[in-house]
Amino acid sequence: QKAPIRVAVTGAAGQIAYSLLFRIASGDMLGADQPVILQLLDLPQAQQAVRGVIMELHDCAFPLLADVFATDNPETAFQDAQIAILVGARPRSKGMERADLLHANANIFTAQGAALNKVASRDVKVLVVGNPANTNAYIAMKSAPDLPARNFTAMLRLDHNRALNQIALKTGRSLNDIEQLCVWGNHSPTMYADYRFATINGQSVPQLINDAQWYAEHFLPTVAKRGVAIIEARGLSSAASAANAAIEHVRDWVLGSKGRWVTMGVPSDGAYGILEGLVFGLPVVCENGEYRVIKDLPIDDFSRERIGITLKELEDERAAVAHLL
Ligand code: NAX
Repeated sequence: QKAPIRVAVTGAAGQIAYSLLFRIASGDMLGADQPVILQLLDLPQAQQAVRGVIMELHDCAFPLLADVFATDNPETAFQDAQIAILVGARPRSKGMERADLLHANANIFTAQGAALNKVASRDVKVLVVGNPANTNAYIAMKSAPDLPARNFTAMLRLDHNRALNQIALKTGRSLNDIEQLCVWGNHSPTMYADYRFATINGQSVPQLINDAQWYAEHFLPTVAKRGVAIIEARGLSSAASAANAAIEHVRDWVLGSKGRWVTMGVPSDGAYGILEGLVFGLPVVCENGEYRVIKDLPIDDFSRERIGITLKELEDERAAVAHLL
């Protein structure tokens, strides 16, 4: 049997974790033959709730769950972690300004980045889900100077999957056949879901759909505002779909995306004029435990404008926290 992989998950008492942890333990993320140890982090006041989650994990009798423990100490949670999924974050409370939200989260992610730097496995793969996800990932990366920067990523996979779903609905084709889709930029309403390169069984998606109005007036806003639509319908934010996206992000990163483009928020190397280091949604292919950014895609005027908007938002977020790093 394989040695267990240590997976740290923060925000373990929250609603995303309530889907995520069970799917990790059942083998959905790392494979049906890969045992896992779950190392759960949440705030002191959430420890009782996490104990309940652990009882339920035990009661699933998952053969792959080698161990599970909870703590409120990041250094305990991240000890030797090979995968760290950072879900816990400070939500916006009533009357909180955007700058206050960025600061509150900056404090969390500088501390967690420093803890990862100190105790995690040197090749830990980090996925930040907690919002503002891109900037939180950037902060954690900057706070972990001894770890490779490329090991810090942010989740745009939910946006990617939402875009896949809209295209499948519009074309009536199977979602599985859609290739070469990507979402550029920030996990926020400024994100740019780009289907210019997408194909279905080799046919160009823009040509198949041939409806510029649908693209601009339905597709882009539906993908961008899907999170709000779910809150309005459910009274709670997306959880199971967010957990699913996290599973797919890590699964593809570790096990490979089999040639398929997926979207990951990754530190920019300066390609496409994106400031180096900013954690930006980009098309990637994963192989051998690494991701590779798809380079040299043509950027037309419309795309340049849309990428510019989401880039500007991320540059502003970075500027707002720069003094804390
Ligand atoms: P919940 O409020 O249900 O759970 C959050 C949990 O995090 C709570 O148990 C809380 O005690 C814990 N927490 C807070 N600060 C912590 C800290 N410093 N260390 C450890 N744990 C801490 O939120 P949930 O619905 O699970 O969402 C979690 C985060 O995901 C939010 O920031 C949310 O905005 C973000 N999302 C990101 C998405 C993405 O695509 N990147 C989509 C879904 C989701 O909106």
